[in-house]
Amino acid sequence: MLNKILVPDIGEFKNVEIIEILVKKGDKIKKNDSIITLESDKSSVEVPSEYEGIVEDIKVKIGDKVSKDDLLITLKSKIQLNEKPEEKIPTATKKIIQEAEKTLVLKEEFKEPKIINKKKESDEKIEIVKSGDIDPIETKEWIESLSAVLEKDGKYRAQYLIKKLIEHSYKEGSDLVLSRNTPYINTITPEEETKSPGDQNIERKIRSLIRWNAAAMVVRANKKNPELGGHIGTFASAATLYDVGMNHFWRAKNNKFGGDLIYFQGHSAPGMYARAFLEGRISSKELDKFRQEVNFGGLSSYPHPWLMPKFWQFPTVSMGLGPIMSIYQARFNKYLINRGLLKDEGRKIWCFLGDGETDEPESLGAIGLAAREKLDNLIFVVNCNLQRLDGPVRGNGKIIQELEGIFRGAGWNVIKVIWGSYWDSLITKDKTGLLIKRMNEAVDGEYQAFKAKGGAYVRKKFFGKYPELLDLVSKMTDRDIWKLNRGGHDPHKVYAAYHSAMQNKGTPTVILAKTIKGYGMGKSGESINITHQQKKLAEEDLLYYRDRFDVPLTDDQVKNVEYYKPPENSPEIKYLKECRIKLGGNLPERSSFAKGIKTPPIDIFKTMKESTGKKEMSTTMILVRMLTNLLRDKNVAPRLVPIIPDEARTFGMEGFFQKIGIYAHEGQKYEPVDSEQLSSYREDIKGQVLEEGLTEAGAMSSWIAAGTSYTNHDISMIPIYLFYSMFGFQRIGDLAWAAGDNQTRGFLIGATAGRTTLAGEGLQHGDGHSHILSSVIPNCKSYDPTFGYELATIFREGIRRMYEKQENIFYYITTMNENYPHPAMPKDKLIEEGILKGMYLFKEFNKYKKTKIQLLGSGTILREMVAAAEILQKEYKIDSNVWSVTSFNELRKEALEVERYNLLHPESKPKKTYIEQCLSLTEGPVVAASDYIRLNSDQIRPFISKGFYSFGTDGYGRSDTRKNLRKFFEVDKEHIVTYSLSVLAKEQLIPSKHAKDAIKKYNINPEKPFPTKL
Ligand SMILES: Cc1ncc(C[n+]2csc(CCOP(=O)(O)OP(=O)(O)O)c2C)c(N)n1
Ligand SMILES: [Mg+2]
Repeated sequence: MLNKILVPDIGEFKNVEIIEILVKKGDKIKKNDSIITLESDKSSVEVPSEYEGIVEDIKVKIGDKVSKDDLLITLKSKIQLNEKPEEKIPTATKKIIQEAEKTLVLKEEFKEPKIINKKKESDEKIEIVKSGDIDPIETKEWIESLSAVLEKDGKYRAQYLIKKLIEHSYKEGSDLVLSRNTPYINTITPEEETKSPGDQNIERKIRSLIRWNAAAMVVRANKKNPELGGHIGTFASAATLYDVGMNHFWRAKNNKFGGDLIYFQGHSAPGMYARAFLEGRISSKELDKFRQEVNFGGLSSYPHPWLMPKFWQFPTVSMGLGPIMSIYQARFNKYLINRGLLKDEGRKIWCFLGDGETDEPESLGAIGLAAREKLDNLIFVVNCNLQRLDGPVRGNGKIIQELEGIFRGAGWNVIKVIWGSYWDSLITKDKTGLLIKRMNEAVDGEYQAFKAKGGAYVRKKFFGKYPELLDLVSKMTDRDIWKLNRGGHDPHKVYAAYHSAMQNKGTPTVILAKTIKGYGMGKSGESINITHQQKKLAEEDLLYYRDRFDVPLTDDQVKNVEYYKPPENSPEIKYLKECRIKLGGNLPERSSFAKGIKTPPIDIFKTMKESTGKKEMSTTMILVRMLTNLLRDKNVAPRLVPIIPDEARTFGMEGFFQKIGIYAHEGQKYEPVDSEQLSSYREDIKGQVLEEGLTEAGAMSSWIAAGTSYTNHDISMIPIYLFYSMFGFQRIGDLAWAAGDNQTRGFLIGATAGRTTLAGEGLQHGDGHSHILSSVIPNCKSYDPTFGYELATIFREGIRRMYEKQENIFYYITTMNENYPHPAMPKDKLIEEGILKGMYLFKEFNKYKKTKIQLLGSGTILREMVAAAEILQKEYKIDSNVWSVTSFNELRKEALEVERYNLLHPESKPKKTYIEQCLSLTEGPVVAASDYIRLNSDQIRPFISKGFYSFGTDGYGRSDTRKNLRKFFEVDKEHIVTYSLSVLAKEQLIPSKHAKDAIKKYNINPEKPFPTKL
């Protein structure tokens, strides 16, 4: 049977060019193998074969223009043309859908094993408070019915009935919104709590020692030098939350298991050091180097992998970044599993955050994604100490209730851990319902004061509101009342919550743990507004702290703020170590056993290095072509992670939808509206593209997760995140800084870049400074290439350095949407080195050998420079060298190092900067320009010993044509000619009349205000 392969539906495009033919006559091809690459003026896309067979004839050639239904090849094959095409949904996806559907049904049918309330409460227990109740007897009947259901059929049945009642009331016309909140009590009832298998006595002792040493290291550092700072209050509030995790839940990475990933709250770092000290991983000498990192071996103030690369895994101290990064980390784990690159070992991602921190938009901004993607590998623990830095998080409200509503609304499993075990019997004893009512009523400002002001105060202000509650505690002393503990300080409650979170399936979990800021710090810092910054403890408070936690130190030792570590064979140290051995090793610990990725062969980049002839292309398109080629390299292809925040079509990447699919954890449950088209929107559980939707912070967090996969999963991935360059560093600068700290490896592509190049979009889109922003990140290498071969050279080197040599750097490359022809890569061997170092001689104009000027241009403005050089030669007999500057940033970094070396070696022969090597033997002054603000090219000014003049796009961008914009910002060829003539006149190399004439000729208004003022 002879089958014809025609051009499929390619959307609105007609007459698109064939740029590659990927098969030969006689080739045996499989269904879906790519046969031809088509390229419109916006994107390139591969056409797959619909059939399996042997290529009989190729009916087209490279350069042909084709449209829908044109014949491409004929194929000898066994399959009939009219055979029913295979169903579009891949089998794996279908299976997942079926399984998901099955579990849905199961969940509905699932009945909670009956929990018989052992102490069945009498009628009084459910007597409700009368206020607002118009018919208490009716209410009582309803409640009794519900109690009966709870007792007989369990809570799921009760919940089901309530749900039905609510639905029914809506149907009948009620539009009252029912609360997403549960009462202000623990989610897990005492009867449902799973008990900790640990030895509570020993665990308390260990925790006390960790508390002590954590506080001591801060106090000691500040005794030495008060400017060092540090925090005691945060960890003091969270010690139990960490301890229970460390002793019982968090599994380390080892050769059998990938390890849980823990995002520690930044300000609790001293607690992690203090535990590592007891474990013998950190010495007392090192503890004494807390916040003194300049000389080797210091301990970072907060989690910083860059500074402690064998210890910290995640930088978290910039509030909000830990939470969002952990969500995308959990999602990336599932992505790797679904793509078959990682074993599913049930690993968990835990993220600790402060309650104040939840105000950061990044903290809560992605919780919807976590629920949508069913990230049951993710557990948030919010340390609700009710305080932030200046005062209460919600003085007049209740942060726990607020967060409960938000997380539950988003679809999370919420576990509230509010009250400690001492409250259990009180809650049981309360027959009036008033205790829970009072708990619900009191606001956080009051709860904070209760813990700062003692038992008598709590009796009066909390219980005192209702006589029945005063009765309830009448037999308790003030001390007993003071001992009524909060859930987050009760290891039993915390254990039960963690255990429950570990079992949860299908949704992420948040644990809202109520704690006390500065727990144990006494008058100098417990639950008071200044707690956060308290880094000193008065002598009496240190003694109090010692006594409160029974730390075996003498008064003198306390006054000297000595550390305490029991002997190695003590029960405490043995217990602590055994716990970690059981859990597979130490935490936190950072390591990488990832294998390198072989740099793809030169020929993958061959087409990028050839001339495009007359064909005009943008560098963004060339990049997409290059990625398409890279997907044919077997080493690189599976590791590529293209990340796009809803801009694939802008960048011409829609061809990737069909080719590698969009990652979707449930596959594709619908037939896409454009299913007939070649670039149809294809979601797949094995999809490779991360189509993030409109979230730059989310996309950046995905990029970080993928770019640190080499350490977190021991598999190197190559994330390539493409974005509008203006919405890059400016928008997610803090995440980019954290990415550097995290030693992320990957490519950031600032596409459609340049203030005059992205013409119509205007002020908020026109980027003229992203290279300045990227330049401040020490391990980020930025490039602004003009031509395809420059881009290919930089990209290949990036892969070589980051993945073959495994260097901890990342690349920021700008690509543009302006179409122009690209020349072939010059044969000179030094070109490649020049491209990578930041500049090379692109073209020499040497006709008249009289007056010369050096023109340095970058990105699209290099082309204005070339055009200006032609005019200068033709009309003014002025020669020039045109230099392509691929990176002013790289030039500056190298020059700074050389200059420093020379200054510190005054008697040695000075080394030459690369800029000097390029320019020192050339003639004439230097004119430099880019599509970025002058600061970009000004970066090299100090290293040039000739007249240096820089031009750029300072000021707000605006919408217009490229030509008008370049004229406005004075970076068009006419301005470059004019300024060059003026510069040469200033340097007394030519008379000034040429510049004057040019100003007139090109209609330049010398009185026009500087663009920054317009
Ligand atoms: C982005 C950012 N803004 C401000 C700070 C300064 N800061 C550090 S901690 C803190 C208060 C934190 O309060 P909370 O999140 O409740 O933590 P906790 O009470 O547990 O210390 C502030 C404002 C920061 N670290 N990061
Ligand atoms: Mg707080």
